[in-house]
Amino acid sequence: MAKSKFEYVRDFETDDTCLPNCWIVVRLDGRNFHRFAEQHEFKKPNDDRALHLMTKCAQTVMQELEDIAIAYGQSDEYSFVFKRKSKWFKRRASKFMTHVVSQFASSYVFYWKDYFKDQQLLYPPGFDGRIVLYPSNQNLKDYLSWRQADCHINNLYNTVFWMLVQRSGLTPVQAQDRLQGTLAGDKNEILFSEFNINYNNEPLMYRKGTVLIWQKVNEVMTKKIKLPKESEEKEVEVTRTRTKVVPLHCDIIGEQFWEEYPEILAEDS
Ligand code: DGT
Ligand code: MG
Ligand code: MG
Ligand code: MG
Ligand code: MG
Repeated sequence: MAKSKFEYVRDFETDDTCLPNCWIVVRLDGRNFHRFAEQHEFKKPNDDRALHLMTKCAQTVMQELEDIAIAYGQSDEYSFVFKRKSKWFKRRASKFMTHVVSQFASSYVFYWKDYFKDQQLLYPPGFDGRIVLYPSNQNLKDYLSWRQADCHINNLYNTVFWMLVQRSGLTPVQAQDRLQGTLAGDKNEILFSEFNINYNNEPLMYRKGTVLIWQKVNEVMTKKIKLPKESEEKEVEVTRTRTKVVPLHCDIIGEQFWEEYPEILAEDS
């Protein structure tokens, strides 16, 4: 086919192919969710509706897009890890990032009412995205550990902070001053001695965030079949094995998780 004289503009497109053999991580994060949470009256510090909606959107992303091995989410962020051997869209970074973020954002609006019921969505939320490549399994595990450690640090702080404000009547500034310079042990102690809360008994989803992995599940369903020698259709039970995206709220910093699910990092996966 003859080329038009305009074709040369294609040469201005830059190559953004991701390095081969690397884990491709896309992390998205809610834009100005401090305000979004206030406006939509999110429960402090953790709103189950908001966290479950985030996870629903992430499950949708994993099911709709190709080659995502694992995802991890907390607060207003989710990280998606694409398999190192993925050839999806010739490994073009912009394709990975934009497909993840747009699928997630449209899902957030689409599924909003399933989680927030009577709470109206007041304006269209946005999400930013970034892409990072990790060349080794250890780098990838350290990345995910970093996000889970962040979840823990923030959640411990926020749990004490909002107890001091909501239960002890401190102003946010007073609560902030009270927590200035405290270590994790000090925060645990405040929770225990002043509010009778054992931090380790707080919900796992708040403390560990949410891990999404693929798991084989057996589904039993009834099927109508027609036997050759009989005239009537018969209902029989059949078991089908399907792979589903399953949420877990477990530690991913230690080795135990990776030993339990070796297929996630498997070379040929
Ligand atoms: P950004 O990401 O720079 O556009 O700005 P933000 O405001 O999204 O900041 P970020 O992402 O560092 O922090 C997440 C915010 O989202 C933080 O202000 C608390 C809010 N948020 C997330 N999950 C919850 C929740 O379950 N409950 C409440 N009350 N707030 C939440
Ligand atoms: Mg931010
Ligand atoms: Mg944000
Ligand atoms: Mg955030
Ligand atoms: Mg197209």
